[in-house]
Amino acid sequence: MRSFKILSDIHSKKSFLLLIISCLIVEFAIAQNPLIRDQFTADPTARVINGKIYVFPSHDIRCETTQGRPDWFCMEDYHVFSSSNMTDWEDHGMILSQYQVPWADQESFSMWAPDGIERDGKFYFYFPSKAKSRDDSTADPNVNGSSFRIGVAVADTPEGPYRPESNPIDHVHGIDPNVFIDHDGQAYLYWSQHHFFGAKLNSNMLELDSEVITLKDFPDEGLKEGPFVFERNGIYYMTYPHVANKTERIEYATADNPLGPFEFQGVIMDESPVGCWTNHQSIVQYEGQWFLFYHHNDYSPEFDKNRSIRADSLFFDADGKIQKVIPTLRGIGLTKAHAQVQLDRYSDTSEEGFQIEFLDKSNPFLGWKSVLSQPEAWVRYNQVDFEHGELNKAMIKMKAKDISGVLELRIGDLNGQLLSVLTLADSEDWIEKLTDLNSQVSGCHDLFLVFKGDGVLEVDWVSFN
Ligand code: FUB
Repeated sequence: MRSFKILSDIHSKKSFLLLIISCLIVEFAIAQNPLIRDQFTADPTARVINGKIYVFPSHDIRCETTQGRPDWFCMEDYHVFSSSNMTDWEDHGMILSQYQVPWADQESFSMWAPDGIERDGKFYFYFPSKAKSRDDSTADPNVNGSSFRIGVAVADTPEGPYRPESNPIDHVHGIDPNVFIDHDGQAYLYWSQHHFFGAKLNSNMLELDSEVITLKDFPDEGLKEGPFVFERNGIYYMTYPHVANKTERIEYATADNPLGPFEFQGVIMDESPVGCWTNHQSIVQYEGQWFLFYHHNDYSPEFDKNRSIRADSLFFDADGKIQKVIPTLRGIGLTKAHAQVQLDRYSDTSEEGFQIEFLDKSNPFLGWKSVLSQPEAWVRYNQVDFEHGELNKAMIKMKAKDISGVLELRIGDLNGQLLSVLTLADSEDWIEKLTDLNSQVSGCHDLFLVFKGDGVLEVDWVSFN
């Protein structure tokens, strides 16, 4: 858990500067991680469409023993989500399932990482699935290996309904499709199967318009998958998860042409020290800020095939190199002070005496609580937006055992302005304690909770009113 102790100092300073600016000019709050909190989601492809962010992820479920492959990915359909403020994500419901795809093996539960993209007012959703074993009439007889194929479904709006094509795309065998459309309008399809492959797409977006090219400039050792290509300032970035050591980390290479040759540049996100074997990324610019979307198994620490999508800010150096992204629970941006500020999605904590736990292990989607168990334990949650200074009370949802002492609410830094001091008393059940603020605060501030006492204090959230 400590390994997920958020933002390095350097990253923190940069984020802080950026967020100060966003606090002044942007009227929205941005999400905490994970982004979707009522179902498992993985392999997020984020796109800006009509001024909103759309995320096309895959959808992990827990299979019954009679379904799919035991203890493996179990994925039978896709949902699409959108947000205009990156806090509130709307689930537009199921957009495609394996039962609707004529060529898909409907017992395989293998609707893996997808991509969705707009072209000329139509929306194209690319997805892999295992094909029906004897229904593979379009297969290239020279290609052996996995029976994964890649199909397309088309819609008039990003939310669907999507109509799947009757057959998978000819000559495409593998997983993790990604489509990139260059400035000249040429679209490219990428996918993986041991190697990365790329080809031009016909302008109908449904079939290849060139030979398949094997992109050979990538490591041969260790699984690599999940290609995602984007362009910035004339540089074509190929990003991908790769097992360089034990689990997947996110790497990237660059080229001056969408089909390469690519040159390895570095690591965008290190492998997770805990929990999740896979990772899978997309990178998007929204309202001037770049974001990395990825996944982790937040809601399923014991089974890493049930994952959850996340987003964090991403920054470039002046020469176009991507700075490493440290995964955070806090996510990015602002949280309104009158919302329930979930301290368990912290930016930073004391070294000792702080941990997070599920509120109810039997239902992880209820979220987490903060547990402060040593004198001077503290937690910081960055960028709380107190708006125009009309708030004069704080409500804290808490539980306390063998407790004595006080809880301080501060802003700025650990010894910053004292907003309130709450005298603590035992409570076996969750209670909502109201406390007066010493002064009214406006604008954006980092919020600190500092435990000056003994015993065990559990906090679900803090809200200002
Ligand atoms: O979600 C199933 C597979 O796991 C994806 O296709 C890979 O990229 C990995 O994330």
